[in-house]
Amino acid sequence: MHNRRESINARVALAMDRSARLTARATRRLPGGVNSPVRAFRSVGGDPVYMQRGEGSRIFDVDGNSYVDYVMSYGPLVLGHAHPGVVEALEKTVRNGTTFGAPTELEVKLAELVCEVVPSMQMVRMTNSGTEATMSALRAARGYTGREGILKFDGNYHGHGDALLVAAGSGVATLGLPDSPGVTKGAARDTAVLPYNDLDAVRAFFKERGEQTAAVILEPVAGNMGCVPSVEGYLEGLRNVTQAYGTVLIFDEVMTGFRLARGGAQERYGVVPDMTCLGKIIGGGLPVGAYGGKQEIMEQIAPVGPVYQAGTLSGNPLAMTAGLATLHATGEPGFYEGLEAMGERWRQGMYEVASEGNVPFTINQVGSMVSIFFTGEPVTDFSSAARSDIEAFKGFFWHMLRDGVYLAPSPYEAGFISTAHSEEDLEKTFEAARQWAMRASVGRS
Ligand code: KE4
Repeated sequence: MHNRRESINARVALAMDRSARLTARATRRLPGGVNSPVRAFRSVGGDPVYMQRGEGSRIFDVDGNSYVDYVMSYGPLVLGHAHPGVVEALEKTVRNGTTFGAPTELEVKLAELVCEVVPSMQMVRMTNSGTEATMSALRAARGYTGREGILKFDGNYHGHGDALLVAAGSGVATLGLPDSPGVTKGAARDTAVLPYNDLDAVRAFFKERGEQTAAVILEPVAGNMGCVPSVEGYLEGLRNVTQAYGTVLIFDEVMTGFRLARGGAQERYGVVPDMTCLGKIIGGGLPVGAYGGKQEIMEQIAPVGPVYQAGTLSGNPLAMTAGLATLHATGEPGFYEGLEAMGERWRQGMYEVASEGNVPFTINQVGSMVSIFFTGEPVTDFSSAARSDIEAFKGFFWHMLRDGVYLAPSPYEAGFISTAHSEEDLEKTFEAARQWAMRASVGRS
């Protein structure tokens, strides 16, 4: 065992060298060496491991070291990496060309499938990212209601649109504050931010500002502060109060769509929003986003209505092809039952092994979205997530990586299980976590 661990450490160290060399090159030309901040490993320290390919539940770094992958590109790969059906479909489509700047039957097929599976989406518009989807949905809601106010929730991430990069103001009804340089006070001033899972705060907010509020947007199960489910009655409460004030309720299902049920969180929890944003899974790993909802809202969108929104590669044939292949696979009998079982198995197994140590922990799991927080208290919102032990997470992250398990390099990201994950993958994960729990507990009384 000792030699084996030595050889793993040596190989991973080598990978670090190559990744470190690649980081040195990348940081000269790409801010932080990455094209999306979380990939830079800033939350856990050290250099990112550069990956070369994926296969099923496994991802392989530049030195061929394989890892059980729970990042899964932050959600799109519900079938796992390089699913044969997706690859074959793409190989076929790409021979006809990659983009035409003209409508194709492929985007009609995906629109029809999305609207069939998510009946609250009477109409849908494809975009190239989740960010575009959410920013466009907000514009549609503002155009439809003639109002300007937006309400979002702390710890929910909806992409990097200016109106959504907003931090909580000082009081319930105070205006939002820019959460990034470059976001103007003007862009932030119409966005209010409240704690997640606090229905009383929403009701108080609506008493003051309901009439000026165009939309409420939230993750029905949050995945951007780690996995944090909405509490019993929260979604229904939001539905009722937005209905009462004529405010558009937007479910950001970029992460939960086609993951927590085929019809997403709205099917799982039985709460119907006015608009839904999708992404990730519906593109099968290619760049995609989508927003949609009630026909009367979507008919505000150009060229039918006056609300402008556009995109050179929106609905592009390759993303539509990968999305169709993926969504067809999710329609197979037992698909979601299998994901549920694996998610539940992950929760039980991680609970057992983490309990062998004495580092306080909390596990949140909804279907195939999973998170372990190193805290003894329940994690129900961003402030409780932020009270977890980040140093413990860092140690856990690097231990798991060295033991061949690839977790998101941040305590505020959810883990994703795919239909390609196996019992063997889970056992490997549990054994690595058990080793960590034992080592991390030494010296803790
Ligand atoms: P994109 O613009 O990254 O495609 O989607 C933005 C977005 C919108 N809504 C939700 C609920 C999301 O989770 C996301 C993006 N998710 C992150 C994961 N935390 C993407 C990873 C990254 O930023 O690199």
